[in-house]
Amino acid sequence: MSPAPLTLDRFILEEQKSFPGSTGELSLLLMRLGVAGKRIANALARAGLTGALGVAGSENVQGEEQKKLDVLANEILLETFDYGGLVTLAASEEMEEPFVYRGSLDQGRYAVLFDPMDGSSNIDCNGTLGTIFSIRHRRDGTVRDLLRSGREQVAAGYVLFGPAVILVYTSGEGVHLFTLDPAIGEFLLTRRDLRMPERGKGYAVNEGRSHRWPPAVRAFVERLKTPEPGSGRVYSTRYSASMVADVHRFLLEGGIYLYPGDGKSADRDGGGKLRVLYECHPLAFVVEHAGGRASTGTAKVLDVSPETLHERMPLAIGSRAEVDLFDQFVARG
Ligand code: P6P
Repeated sequence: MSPAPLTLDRFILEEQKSFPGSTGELSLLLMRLGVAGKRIANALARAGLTGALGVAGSENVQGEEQKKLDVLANEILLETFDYGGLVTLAASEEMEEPFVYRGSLDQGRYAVLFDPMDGSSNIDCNGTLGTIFSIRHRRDGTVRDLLRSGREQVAAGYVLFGPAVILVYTSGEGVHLFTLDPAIGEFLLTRRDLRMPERGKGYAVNEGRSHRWPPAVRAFVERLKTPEPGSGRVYSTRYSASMVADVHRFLLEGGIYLYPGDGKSADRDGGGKLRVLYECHPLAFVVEHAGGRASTGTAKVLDVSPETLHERMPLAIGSRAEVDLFDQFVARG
């Protein structure tokens, strides 16, 4: 008999054995994120048929226009943790304050943070986008539980909605990739212990905003576009308007994603667009556990403890060689 497929649930339960004394609650959370990913994938695939494309007529906390699927994906994720008493707090790009699960205040040991639809400008044009998630320990059950170092994350990952639906996560013991088999409705393990190439051949940045970048960042991007002496090697541009899609490409192929600060924002290191807690921290957690790096230019992303829930930071994330080079350019100024 052919071996049973290694489903997400089976993999998680088998991995759990290496955590003696584990309560199994984190395993349950990760399995539930798989279910949420399947529900969001279904809503995305059918959006054009169900009138779920387009804008919701509201704005998020950043003043960005919300798409209907931003709102729906957020609702699906909130529902996902609204039973079983596992989670006390949920925070999202789509909500000004954390959602408190009243029934779990005295028992929920975890807090979950998410960007429900990262790259939602790609929804109506059928582009690739994803849901980013981060799991932390609950402490006193307030927002203070969330304003902590990225290294305190218990697990992080994303669901990527492209030609295939995939789920990538790490709980600190390797980065693992699962591909949804629509025939059986299960995520199946397709890559175990992913390692990011030490060096890449692509870069992703919105060069239409280069007039806002600090000179050092402009110099770095020009360096990537300059043929290498001898080999003539240059990098290729690979910007999709969805950070999670670009970072996933570089996780497999090597390369660097940049969203520089404009040097003016009051946020850390001149701010930028990307949020620390539910975009930068979780992707940095995945990338670092796969051997890559994530930097603001002056600090490691995972070392940063934000002061506010929706704080932003400039971001350079990807292969060690390219992020190291970026930091060298920023250090030179
Ligand atoms: P711009 C999506 O809104 C996002 O947060 C990232 O996923 C993406 O890389 C970036 O913003 C796109 O922003 O300014 O290039 O449109």
